[in-house]
This record gives sequence, C-alpha cells and structure tokens, in this order.
Amino acid sequence: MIEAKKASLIGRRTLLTSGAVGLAGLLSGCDALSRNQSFQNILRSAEDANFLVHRALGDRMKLASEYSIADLSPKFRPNGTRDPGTPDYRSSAAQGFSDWQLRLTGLFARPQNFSLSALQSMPQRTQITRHDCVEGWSAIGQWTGVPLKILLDLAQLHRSARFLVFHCADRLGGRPYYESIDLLDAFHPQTILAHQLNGEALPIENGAPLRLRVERQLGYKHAKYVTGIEAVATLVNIGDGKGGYWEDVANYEWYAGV
Ligand SMILES: Nc1nc2c(c(=O)[nH]1)N[C@H]1C(S)=C(S)[C@@H](COP(=O)(O)O)O[C@H]1N2
Ligand SMILES: [Mo]
Repeated sequence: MIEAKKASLIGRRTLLTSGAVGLAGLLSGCDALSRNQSFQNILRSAEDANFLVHRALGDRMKLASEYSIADLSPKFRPNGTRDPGTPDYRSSAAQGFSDWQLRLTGLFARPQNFSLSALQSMPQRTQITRHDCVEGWSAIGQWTGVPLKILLDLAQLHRSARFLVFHCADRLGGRPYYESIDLLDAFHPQTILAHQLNGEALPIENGAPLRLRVERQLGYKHAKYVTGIEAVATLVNIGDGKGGYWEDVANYEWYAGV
C-alpha cells in the first residue's frame, strides 16, 4: 500500500519535472535561462517546477487587450519598409497579389504553399489591438486574417520544430527582413496572418498582402510582406542567428513582450 503510494508520487514527480523541462524547451527565449545553473536547480524541484510551469504558461497565453471601433487610430502609421519595391513585388501588387504564395517549409510533415485566396477562404479572426513600436509611438488597428494555428495544423508541424521563421519580401540596408516566434506564440489565439486592416485590403505600406500579428509582442516582431514560414529546431542558421532583423542588426530582444 505504502509502496504503491510512493511509486505513484515518484511517478507524479517525474512527470511534473519533465513537463517543466518540456516547457523550458518550448519557451525558446529561455534558452539562456535553461542553461543557467540556478534555473536548472529550481527545475529539479518538482513542486517549484509545477509552479513555474503554470505561471509561465499563464503569462504567455494571456490575451492582449482588444478595443472597440471607437478606439481606432484615424491612420495606422507605417514604419520600416513602406514598399518592398522589387520587380517581383511590383508585378504581384499590379495583379492585386493574385499570384502571391505563402510557402510553408522546413519541419512540416506536409510542407505546402497557400495562395492569398486560399488563405481568405479559411476561418478568419478579426481583432482590434494596440501596436507598440520601440520608437515610441502606438496605434490601434483592426486586423483580419487566418489564425496561424490553422496553417500549422494543415501542414502538420513536426514535433522537432521549436520556432517559426517569417521570411519577408523586403530588404532593409541590403539584408532581408525576417522575424521568428516560438510555439507558444505560434498557437496563441490572437496570432494571425492578417490580410486586412480596418476592414480593407492591407495597404502596401502596412505589409500587403500578408503580415504577422503577434499581439503580445512589440511592433518589430510583426513581420510584413510575409512570403514564407519556415519551421526550425534552432535559429542559429537563420540570418546572424539572433532570431530577427533588428535582433541581428541592433541587438533588440528576441522576446519583446508588451
Ligand atoms: N518586412 C518588414 N516587417 C516589418 C518592418 C519592416 O521594415 N519590414 N518593420 C517592423 C516595425 S519596427 C514595426 S513598428 C511594424 C510597423 O508596422 P506598420 O508599418 O504597419 O506600422 O512593422 C514591423 N515589421
Ligand atoms: Mo517598430
């Protein structure tokens, strides 16, 4: 009897601990943290780990505030690239982006491309949120698009994937713009690929025809002009390895929570 109880407690402890380690893996921003010795010591205690799991998950899965139509900014100011301006982009824009392809590559069981009209025929989510740029301005806009989760399920994200990299059509200072998020943000209900702003087709200056909205993070994470989503196990081979254009160029934080 006592032995059985002990065994079940040990089983529970192991489960909680591995759950915590799994979460540390998921919270990719925690790479440095999970290498940190004292964090590892904390993880060894199952009860503390359980607490950390719930606190971390709770914080990360919270919804960003949503606003009403009355709160919309009169104009959603553009920032960074206002037009990728390449021949490919120009010709696609001239056709109303009817030839735009979103390419899902990397760690998917069914890597595939989606046209803009395919994306528009999927279930959509509309949300009014506040965008905060590190340069000190913010704007409230209404975004409509496909929840990223739908695409990840269709393409069957592989178990070994830990990050999604968003490739963009524009270059800044000669480098391609890109961004990346972890799987908690990827499956977050407010993470969408938006093709509309304030009920109209997304303007070129705001990222037409597709831009990421990852509402728990600062503006630079919201990749515009998205051409591809690559699922990877590590970010070290992408760009300079820091997970994004501004992370590489100016050491911006990879996890930019608001
Ligand atoms: N492809 C691409 N995405 C980008 C940028 C960019 O220059 N290129 N700028 C980022 C920054 S710093 C911000 S604040 C927002 C601005 O979005 P907006 O132009 O719709 O205001 O886009 C982000 N995504
Ligand atoms: Mo920004």
